[in-house]
Amino acid sequence: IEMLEDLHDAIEQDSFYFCYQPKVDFEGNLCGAEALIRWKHPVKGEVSPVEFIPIAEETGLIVPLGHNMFKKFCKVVKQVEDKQRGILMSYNLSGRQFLDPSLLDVLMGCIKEAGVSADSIELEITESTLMNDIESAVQVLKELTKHGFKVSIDDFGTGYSSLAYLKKLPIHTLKIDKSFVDDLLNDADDIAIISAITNMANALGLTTVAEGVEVEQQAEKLHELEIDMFQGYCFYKPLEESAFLALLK
Ligand code: G
Ligand code: G
Ligand code: MN
Ligand code: NA
Repeated sequence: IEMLEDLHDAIEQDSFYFCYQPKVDFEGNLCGAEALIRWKHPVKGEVSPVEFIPIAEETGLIVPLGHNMFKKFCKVVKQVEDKQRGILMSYNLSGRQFLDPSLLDVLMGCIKEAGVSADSIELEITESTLMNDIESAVQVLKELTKHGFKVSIDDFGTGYSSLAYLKKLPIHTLKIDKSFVDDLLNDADDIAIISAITNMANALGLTTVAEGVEVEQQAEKLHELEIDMFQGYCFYKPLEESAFLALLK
């Protein structure tokens, strides 16, 4: 309850901002970045999105909050587009946002206002959100991709993807969950799972990203397993906006 009141106040006072965590190829070249929301609470300090996103989601506050944050995100996308071509900027959509009937209008309104292209934007949607209502998901994804947005399945491997549907979904990227990366160097099962995912992704023409890459040996093994892109503390932690923009050529 306390958290809920705080959330209302914070939305009114606009106390949220984004950090940006880069994604790189095996050579370490910058390919893109994911916006990760941050909240600096006046008393508690930094509150993790793991704590407040679920509450915002349950109460529906995520919809106005998401709208406001997507506007901020687009202003950064504009600066990225102006500085360096070919950088893909990722934005997380929760279940409630994904199924909100006004989603497409909101996204289109924001990109027009900022003067950015939908091609520069990737929407990260968790596997469980997509598989929760697959028929609706297919319809929403068709609309989003028709307008040029790219789509990544976040936390891939932790939900229950219907493999038959993966073929039908208009998606671009599979983002392999950190849990498969964590123990990769000690667990042959994780290697087998990642290998199966990259084989399938290659066959379906999808890009693969591994998240939570913390050490170089993990990156080397993942590269061997034909993962295309890497995200994790081994390369970059989530960066303040200005530090991220300073990476651009
Ligand atoms: O950066 P961090 O590890 O604290 O993020 C924790 C979780 O919060 C991640 O799973 C991430 O997907 C989610 N998250 C971060 N930013 C956003 C956001 O802007 N919108 C939504 N819906 N989820 C986010
Ligand atoms: O949206 P998603 O669930 O992919 O969010 C990724 C989360 O993981 C973010 O909260 C981010 O801060 C965190 N993260 C990113 N890289 C690493 C890493 O290398 N190690 C750990 N432990 N967490 C990471
Ligand atoms: Mn994500
Ligand atoms: Na994830």
